[in-house]
Amino acid sequence: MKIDEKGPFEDGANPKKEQLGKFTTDNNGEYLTTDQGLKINDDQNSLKSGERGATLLEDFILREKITHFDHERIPERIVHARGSGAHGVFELYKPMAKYTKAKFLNETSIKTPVFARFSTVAGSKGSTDVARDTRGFAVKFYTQEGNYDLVGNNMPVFFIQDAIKFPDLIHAVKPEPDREFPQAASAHDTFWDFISLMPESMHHIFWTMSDRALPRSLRMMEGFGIHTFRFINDEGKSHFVKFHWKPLQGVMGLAWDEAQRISGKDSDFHRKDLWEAIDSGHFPEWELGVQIVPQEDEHKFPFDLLDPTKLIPEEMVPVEIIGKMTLNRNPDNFFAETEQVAFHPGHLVPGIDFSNDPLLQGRLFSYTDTQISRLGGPNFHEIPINKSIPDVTNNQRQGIHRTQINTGRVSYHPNSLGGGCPFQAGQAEGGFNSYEERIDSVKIRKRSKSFFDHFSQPELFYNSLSKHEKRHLQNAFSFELGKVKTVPIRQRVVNMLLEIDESLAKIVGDNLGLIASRLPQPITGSIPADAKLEDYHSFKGDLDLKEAPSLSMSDKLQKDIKARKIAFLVADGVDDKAFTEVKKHICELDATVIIIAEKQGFITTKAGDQFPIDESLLTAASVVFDAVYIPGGEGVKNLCSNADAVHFVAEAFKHCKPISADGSGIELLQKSLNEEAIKGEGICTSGKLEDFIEDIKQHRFWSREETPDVPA
Ligand code: HDD
Repeated sequence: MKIDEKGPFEDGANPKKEQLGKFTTDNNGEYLTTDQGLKINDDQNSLKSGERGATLLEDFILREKITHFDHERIPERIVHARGSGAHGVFELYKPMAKYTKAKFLNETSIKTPVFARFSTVAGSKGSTDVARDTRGFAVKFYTQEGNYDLVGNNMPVFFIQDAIKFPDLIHAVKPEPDREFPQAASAHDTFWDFISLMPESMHHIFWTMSDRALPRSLRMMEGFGIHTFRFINDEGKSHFVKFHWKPLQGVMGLAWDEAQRISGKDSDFHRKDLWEAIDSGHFPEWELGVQIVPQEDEHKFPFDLLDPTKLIPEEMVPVEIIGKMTLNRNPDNFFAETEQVAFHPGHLVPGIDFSNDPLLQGRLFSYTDTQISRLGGPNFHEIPINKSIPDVTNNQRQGIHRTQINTGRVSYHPNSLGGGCPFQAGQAEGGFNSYEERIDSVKIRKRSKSFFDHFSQPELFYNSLSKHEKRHLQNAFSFELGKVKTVPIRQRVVNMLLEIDESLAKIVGDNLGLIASRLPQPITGSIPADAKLEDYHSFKGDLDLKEAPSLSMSDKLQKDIKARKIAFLVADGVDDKAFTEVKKHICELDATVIIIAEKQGFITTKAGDQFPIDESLLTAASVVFDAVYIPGGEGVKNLCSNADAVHFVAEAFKHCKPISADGSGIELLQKSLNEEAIKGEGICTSGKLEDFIEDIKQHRFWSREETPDVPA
């Protein structure tokens, strides 16, 4: 597609959708054909010598079908193999010309098509969605100046400071190489062995031990570009920039026990949730925010802007909201789109550039390199989901899976035979110029001293968490280290916690039967090689900030109940008014009601109306719902004697979910919970629907964890 002056993205046009449309087929009403377009008249029987005879080698239809099948798999991503994607659009709220010349960040009339992919990091393609893990948050902007990829995570910092350690980190967290377990889990010896020897990983570890690692939904997590990038404006002036995605669905998490159970009951929990939300028109939205730091302020922070294990607290540099991404279309085909999409932090447009963050610099090599083996050659940019909107016009011609047909005899530059085409583009024509940065340096394999404060930011993070978030983090450390078999590894981590928060080290230590003690000597690499032992703590920077509320999830609740899933536990003879009114109201608020009864089929209300049952107690599990409602009715007594129904309610309570019961529905509550529990927060027996709705907005009543547990 040729790009005109203003770009093709205005007035609701979606050039990416049009482009994909050219490669999309629909079998509806068509005859079955071979890969060569030949119509097939029998797809049930292979060609044989006689009805009972051996199959003939000649059967080209059989051979073609089986050959294709035999080669249907491609290597999964080395990391982030498990993912879910969706199409959408990015709309700019305000021009950012002061900072960047990127066109899609300058004209508010432009609607930029996007494709987003969310992923877990450690697990294989078929692993559970709800492992404790960092989530990938990658967005491809199909801009009029070419593809721009923002390849981030749902946590604002990273485990390591230098890309050279990435293979080690991933080898440590992946299933152990001799036994190939555990799958999609960091709770094992090799991971914590590595971590215990890498103090720089502590900040990210605090994030992964927090509820951020257990998102309620992919729609309900923040995204971060992590590295410091640069914005470059028309005058060539540079500002440092950090990118943030803020979900309008709120930021909410699961309970760890719940997440583990979901892995058994519905390991596609997140993928399904994203698909269903988009399918039902509840399009998830994120606002894009930027933290901008003038070039001259680079050294004004008590940490290094180039260090990817550090964030800039929003309390120090506010996030300026500049636009919104809406995901509004599910892929037509998972393999063609979500599996074959190839992101790369080096896919840039003029106006955005890199910083010298050594992790980012290493990433710039890795992403193209990995696609070559994953997608089978250097032409992966021609796969429809990866194609840029502007035509690709260069001198590349060959390689495996080349589909573009370039005309003419000239495939080099400079040339006279081709009239000098394709031309190099100057600044005025939108040519990309790398930011010219003055560097006077020696070639050296070393880290800057400004990278050695490993503990003040995890301390700030921990101090900023609410009471229940702190408790979850303590439990997460205790769980993960509890799964570690080698005691000295546990001890090293507990000792390291002491450098961050004494009470945390004590709690985790107690749970593991260990006493935290000061590290006898710094771990190799954790301080500069020429530093003295007594200098160990001198690298702790002074943040001048004791707490940063922006780091906590606790005040980031969704403002409404859109796309939440509410379980209705019902039986025949249900009270019509309670059942239909609550159902109607909840549906009007765009939440989903799932009717659950003892068996599949229909339920008949007291007045004789019939409603289809969505799930029976044999298949339904409380862990995949946000709240439970039990309307009254004569059938409640049957539910009271059904162990699955009683467990359903008790389990929802255990995971701190809102529960409401009307009329005789309260009997099921009494059967499942003790008296004290029923009187507690988040249990609604008032019959007031607005109370229940408020409870659903609240999402969880974590204070319940402090009361004696329910055996669910
Ligand atoms: Fe990476 C995939 C995010 C560091 C090497 N990475 C990948 C994906 C995300 C990230 C979201 C999945 C993209 C998709 O959905 O296809 N990676 C990050 C972030 C990092 C990071 C936020 C640190 C701030 N990554 C990182 C380093 C290296 C890599 C330091 C190597 C030196 N990452 C890769 C890779 C992957 C990848 C091996 C695997 C599949 C792919 O690229 O396309 O090249």
